[in-house]
Amino acid sequence: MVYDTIQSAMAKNADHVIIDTAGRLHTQVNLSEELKKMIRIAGKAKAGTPHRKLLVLDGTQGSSSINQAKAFNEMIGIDGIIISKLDGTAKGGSVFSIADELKMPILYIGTGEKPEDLIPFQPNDYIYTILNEIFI
Ligand SMILES: Nc1nc2c(ncn2[C@@H]2O[C@H](COP(=O)(O)OP(=O)(O)OP(=O)(O)O)[C@@H](O)[C@H]2O)c(=O)[nH]1
Ligand SMILES: [Mg+2]
Repeated sequence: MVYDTIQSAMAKNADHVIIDTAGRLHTQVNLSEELKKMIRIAGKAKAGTPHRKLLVLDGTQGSSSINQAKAFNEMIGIDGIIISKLDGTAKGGSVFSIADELKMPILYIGTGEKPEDLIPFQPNDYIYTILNEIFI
């Protein structure tokens, strides 16, 4: 599927290809091998791809997702992070420890279930929102 998708995208002159994998834990050996295979196959379909490997972390998991992110980073090299479900969680502060420990950019955050709720991560706006919730 990865190979065909990239071939088809090139034939149609698409600007971007997003390959969304099924969810997995780093402890699942078969699924981890599958991830590495997908990356190899992408490189065969078009040299130099994938250009970016993004990891989506569930914000309700708090800082426990840090180990998961570290393991995936060692396995395949992660370029950036998306943190989902930051709405309705008291663990929004985990964003700080994730950014601090992983030294990886947080690119987008999920703040709800609609497509437009996936928003670019703006550190200043985020801190402002958290402080507002605490003090106002
Ligand atoms: N409230 C809220 N719900 C979210 C957010 N992101 C995802 N969800 C919901 O969580 C559920 C699972 O989302 P998916 O996008 O299917 O999660 P996934 O990680 O791709 O799951 P798999 O592909 O099955 O591993 C859906 O009901 C989403 O609507 C978010 O930022 N906020
Ligand atoms: Mg999914």
